[in-house]
Amino acid sequence: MPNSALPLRIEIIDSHTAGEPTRCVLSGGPHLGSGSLAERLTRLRAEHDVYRRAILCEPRGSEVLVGAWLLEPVDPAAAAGVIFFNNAGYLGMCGHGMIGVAATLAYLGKIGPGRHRIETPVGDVTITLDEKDEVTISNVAAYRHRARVPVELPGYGVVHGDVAWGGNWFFLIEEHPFMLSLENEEELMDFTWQVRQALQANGVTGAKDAEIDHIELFTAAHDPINQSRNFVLCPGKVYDRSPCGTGTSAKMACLVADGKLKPGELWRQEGILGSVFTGRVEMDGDRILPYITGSAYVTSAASLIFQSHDPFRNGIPNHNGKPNGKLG
Ligand code: PYC
Repeated sequence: MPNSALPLRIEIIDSHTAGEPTRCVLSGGPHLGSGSLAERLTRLRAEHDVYRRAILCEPRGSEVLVGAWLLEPVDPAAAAGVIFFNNAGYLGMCGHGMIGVAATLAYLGKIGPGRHRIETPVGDVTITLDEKDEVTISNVAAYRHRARVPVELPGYGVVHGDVAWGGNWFFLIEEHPFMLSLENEEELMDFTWQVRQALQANGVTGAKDAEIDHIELFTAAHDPINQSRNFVLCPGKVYDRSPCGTGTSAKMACLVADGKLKPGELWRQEGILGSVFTGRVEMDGDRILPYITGSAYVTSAASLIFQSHDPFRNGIPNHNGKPNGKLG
């Protein structure tokens, strides 16, 4: 099916969560039907992918942005449906993005303090907004799929990591030679990108052959009040400025599997900017249910304009070897 034509104007609200930006799309999108969020994602990806690039990529956006398409939920009792997308494709869930969605819905006056259900393509998520505008998301169930998987990296030798699901697939590495600080951004990007390529080359996947498209490195926290610091490579060859909600969920699933985190214990995950998400898990039988708390701030409300004679109205495709819509 060919991509649909863009409208002239799309309304958006931008926010950031612990430094990582989210662009909520409010109106102006194609009709995706009234099916489940998973069905609507399939249609968006197959028939209307031009929207993703036009909204997020240059010249209207930047490769760091994560998009959150706000849709009518299937169940009218839910506050909204959402499909997350980025410069490379679509995300099952997005923790920082969901906190940004909560802040945006609150800014618009659509939700107030309390619990609200949001539908996503990978299941329902509950957001709880408190009086101080802090948001707690109850994420989809997380689990460790494989422990200490070896991968050979040219120049580094064998690196071990756990494969875990936290709403996206992660390869989590504890043993590596890096300080997790912004001065090392280039080396961190280079190393994690090599890991990602090695996983692909060696057929290391998540469940049902799912591609592992997030790589997460850990060290001791810089601030001793926190339990850990991370660096997360996202699918489109950019790094998460926040501590990554789905990555923190995957991390907590590994800690539970290793007997290092008990239900209800707090896990303060510091990201590469030093910003923090507070996590904890609850158990439902064998299922690990992660909770992530953080704050987001609205930064702009705007209309994106797509003039018919603009040669870049569909966005500038990714460059420098960055994936461009083949993933997700
Ligand atoms: O917070 O889950 C997250 C996330 C995924 C990719 C970027 N942020």
